Amino acid sequence: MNNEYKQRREQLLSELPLNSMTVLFAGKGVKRSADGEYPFAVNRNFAYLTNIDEPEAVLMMVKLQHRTSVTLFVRDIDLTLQKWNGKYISIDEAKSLSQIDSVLYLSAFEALFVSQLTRAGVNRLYLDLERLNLSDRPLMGELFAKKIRDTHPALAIEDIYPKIAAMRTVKSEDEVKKIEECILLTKAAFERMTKRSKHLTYEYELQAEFEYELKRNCAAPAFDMIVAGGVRATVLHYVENDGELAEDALVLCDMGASKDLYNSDITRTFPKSGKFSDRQKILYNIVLEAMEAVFAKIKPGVMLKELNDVVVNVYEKRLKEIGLISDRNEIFKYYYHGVSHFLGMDVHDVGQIENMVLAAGNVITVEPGLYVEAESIGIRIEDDVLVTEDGYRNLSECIVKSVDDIEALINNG
Ligand SMILES: [Mn+2]
Repeated sequence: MNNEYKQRREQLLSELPLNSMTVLFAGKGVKRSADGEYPFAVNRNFAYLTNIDEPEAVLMMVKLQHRTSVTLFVRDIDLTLQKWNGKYISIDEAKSLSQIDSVLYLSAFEALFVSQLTRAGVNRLYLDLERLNLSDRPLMGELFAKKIRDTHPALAIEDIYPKIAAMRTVKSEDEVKKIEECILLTKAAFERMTKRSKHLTYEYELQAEFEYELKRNCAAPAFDMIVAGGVRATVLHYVENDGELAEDALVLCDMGASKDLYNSDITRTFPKSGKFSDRQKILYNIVLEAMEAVFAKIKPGVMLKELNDVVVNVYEKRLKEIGLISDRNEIFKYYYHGVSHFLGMDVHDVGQIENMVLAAGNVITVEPGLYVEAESIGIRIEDDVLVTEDGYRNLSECIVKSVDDIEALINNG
């Protein structure tokens, strides 16, 4: 398994020009208030190449004419701080996890970095310059770039992010296994929650059942869970989860587990009472039909955005049939998000939605929805799917979703 990380480094190095250096930072916890910090979340690209989940660690890879070198830096041991914050990773642990032979303390980084520029002749520096919004806080790669532009203005600085992102969209067997494990954890937590739903009154009580099961298995929620009853389910990112559940409500739960730096992302919608009304059933089965139609389309070579057209085509036919719409354009009053995104080390994983052509090894979500505010009905059903050489494999098939299976699950709880 560890060789996988080595292979990734070798593949990335093979794509880089001579006389270049790549520096990636693990990052560190962000100040929350006073001396409190938000939990540390390791930079995914750093972890993807190192298998190290440790604050302040740094990866340096140098590619020259006659040699390449890979060096990992970890925090210098501080005996006093360790008494407060626990043990730091040791050099030996870091070597064994990363399969990097050269592991040094962070205090050695600066001198070694500069010597690559002065003595080894590196003239190009690759950093992770990921940025989503203009107003986002700069990540460490960006802060480092600013510093180096000041001290070494002649050095070319480039973004390594797109190269690593392209690698990350194709999952290895080991990565798929980790996602499947997150799905199994989600299944257990979902079943615990639904089996008790009849006896619960508030959305946060369902959330507590779900999260209890994850915590019991040493996993964490992959994101802020959505538990939305009735009309609240028509708000896509409703996360307050403090509403009271009406007896006849449909409950939409968008949920996932996170473990070993991988995630699941699943949505199920079910009747609190254990029985769909006739109207709820009609709308639910239309969403399910759209979902099955998307599955049938998935294979290498298909553009991700084509999947959305499949949903719209099913909706146009069915929603006209039941008289909810009379024109195709009206669909978007009831369905206002995309049907798919990539899934992996991030829940909304790397990979462009706009121009991406599916390839074997991609893991994507399939999540059609239908939101009829006037009827207090919001439905979304979401599975996690692996693209295979000849089609797809639904990794979350094991979590029930047909009307009969959902009703049976709740009523046999
Ligand atoms: Mn999703």
